[in-house]
Amino acid sequence: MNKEFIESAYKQAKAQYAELGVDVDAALKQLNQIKISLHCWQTDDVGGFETPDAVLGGGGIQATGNFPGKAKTIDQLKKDIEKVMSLLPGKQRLNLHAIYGDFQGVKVDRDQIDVKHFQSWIDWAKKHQIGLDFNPTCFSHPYADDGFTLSSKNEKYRKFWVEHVKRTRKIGAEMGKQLGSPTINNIWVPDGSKDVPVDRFTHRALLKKSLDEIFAVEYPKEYLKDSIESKLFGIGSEAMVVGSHEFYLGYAIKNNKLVCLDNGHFHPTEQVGDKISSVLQFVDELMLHVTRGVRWDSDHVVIFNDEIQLIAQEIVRSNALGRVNVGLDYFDASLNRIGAYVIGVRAAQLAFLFALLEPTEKLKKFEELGKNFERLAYLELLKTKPFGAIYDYYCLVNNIPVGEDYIAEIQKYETEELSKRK
Ligand code: RNT
Ligand code: ZN
Repeated sequence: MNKEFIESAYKQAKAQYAELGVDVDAALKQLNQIKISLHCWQTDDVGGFETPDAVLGGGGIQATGNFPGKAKTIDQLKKDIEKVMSLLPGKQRLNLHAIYGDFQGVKVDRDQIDVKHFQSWIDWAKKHQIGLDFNPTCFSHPYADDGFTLSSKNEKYRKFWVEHVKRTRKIGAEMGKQLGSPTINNIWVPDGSKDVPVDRFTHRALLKKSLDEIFAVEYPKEYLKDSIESKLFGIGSEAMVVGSHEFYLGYAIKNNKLVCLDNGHFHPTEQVGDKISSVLQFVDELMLHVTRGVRWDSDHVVIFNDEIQLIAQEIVRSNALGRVNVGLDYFDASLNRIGAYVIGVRAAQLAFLFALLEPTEKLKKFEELGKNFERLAYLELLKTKPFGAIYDYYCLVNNIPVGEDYIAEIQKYETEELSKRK
């Protein structure tokens, strides 16, 4: 795109927002502070590097599609993430799963992982001046095959998973320490049952017991933050998920943990955007897994839809940008994975920009005065304001391909890199 054109469109857009009382430069400054945590698993369909041919298995999450170019090595994954970051304005973070360790071809079981397996990632993050987030991987493992991990009645399995998660906290704390930015270690377990269970209570008591054991070790908040992620149901856990929203919300409030809200994990008519201002009354911080469910928790590529707009608006309107940690969580193998990645992050950034360009105080005034027509009229008008021109300018000043220009970059990467991967 032509530089003069972008700049003049920006000027015009800025003037339009100024008329509404919106300070565009201030909005861009705030946008630039939002660090979206890039989920490493979009590059390889949640395979990881435990074995050369690791694939996602069990746990009710699925990647569908077989588009060429899946990352098969750490070097490929790093290259992919670097490509993604080169097409995004602002700074991001990287969100790793435990199965993405640098195991050097050695079989390291989950209860044996240690900092040394992630040191090369920490060094890489240092080089790129980004923070890392982390996750235990309680799926794709024989000890998860019967559907229960931290809430298993099989004490050998339960202990195994407790040890695994303990180790991820230790590794996460070291990441945060070395990188000077706290790592969020997010715990999600697939535990649940396909058919009607009769003993939900014991499984939930076991999950609570396991979490208590896991969190017995304390780490400084500057290094590590713990978050826990609920789910309503999954494939194979339709009748009950042990770690439900009530379960983790209760646990987080009582134990001062972060709640991770994944917008694919609720009933389709529920809105995560609506939950933010509730949960923030009771916990210090939130983690988000921004995703797009189509009819179910399908983890489609994030797009600029109503759901993501409401999430961003509610964070901005609650003045809670400093208390909500934004991460993405989707995996679509049916299209260029790197393109899918960039689309999703840009959509999330756009949603925040759109929210930041809202004359919130003005709208609140209407609301307080009972002027609901005026409130709705402005909300509708805002939808056609030129926020795209502001985003283009944001890309321009960050030396990032503007508008459709990133598509050609991805096509080039596909030809030169992805299509050559066997
Ligand atoms: C699964 C959860 C979880 C995973 C990742 C890979 O339903 O959303 O966050 O997607 O841990
Ligand atoms: Zn998630």
